[in-house]
Amino acid sequence: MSVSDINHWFGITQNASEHGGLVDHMLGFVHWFMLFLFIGWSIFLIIAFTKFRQSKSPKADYHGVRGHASTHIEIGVVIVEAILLLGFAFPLWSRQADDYPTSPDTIKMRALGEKFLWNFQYPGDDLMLSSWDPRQVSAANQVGRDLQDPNGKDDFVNPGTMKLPVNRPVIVDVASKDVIHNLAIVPMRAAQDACPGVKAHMWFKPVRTGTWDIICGQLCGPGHAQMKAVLEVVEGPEFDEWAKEMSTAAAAKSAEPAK
Ligand SMILES: [Cu+2]
Repeated sequence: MSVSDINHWFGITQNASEHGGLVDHMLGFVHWFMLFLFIGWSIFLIIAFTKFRQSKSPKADYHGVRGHASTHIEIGVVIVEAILLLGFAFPLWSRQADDYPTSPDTIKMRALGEKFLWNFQYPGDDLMLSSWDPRQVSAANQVGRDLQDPNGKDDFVNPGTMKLPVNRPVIVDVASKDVIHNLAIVPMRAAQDACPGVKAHMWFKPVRTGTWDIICGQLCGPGHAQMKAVLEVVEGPEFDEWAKEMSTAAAAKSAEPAK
């Protein structure tokens, strides 16, 4: 860590996603700017308290400020904030909102929030997710997938753990079974509200292997603080082997005659 890494002073989790560096760059810029403004305002307050203390100015001056310095400083602050929004925030947001990955190795999966856990559905060997309806959730069907949809025959659900391969983009459909949650994956610098009745999407690309917590970013009830899942980013072959095994087991189960 270098002294200039102001984000680290605030204890921000290390970034592990491809686009996260840009988010951190912007955050760092904002933090330095806030520090600069804080120091500026503090100096102003000290000057105002000393210069305009009652013993020194017993009579009010009805003309007030005559110089233009404060106007120039305010314009400077507005320009910096405009650069932040137009130069950093909007382009970054537009890329995450509009440029979804289309490469064939993209992982498409789902996260369904419920009080108080996350269920993850994977597409299985055919790489096709079944259609789903969170209203169809039952004890035997944790994400409410359409049991008639042939694409879902080899889909599998992994509650509590989001396992992903490194260096492959991931698109996650996010929804909720009950109240508003938020799938907050801090090391991926990505978060998406999970609202009942809405199928939302988010994407990111892990570029580092490791294990982190996924948390719920919306206060959703008494179990909110424990609403954690695990993000496990592993090497590609390890993921493929795991996904194959889970998918084969799911396909075998779907092929069983219904009881
Ligand atoms: Cu929640």
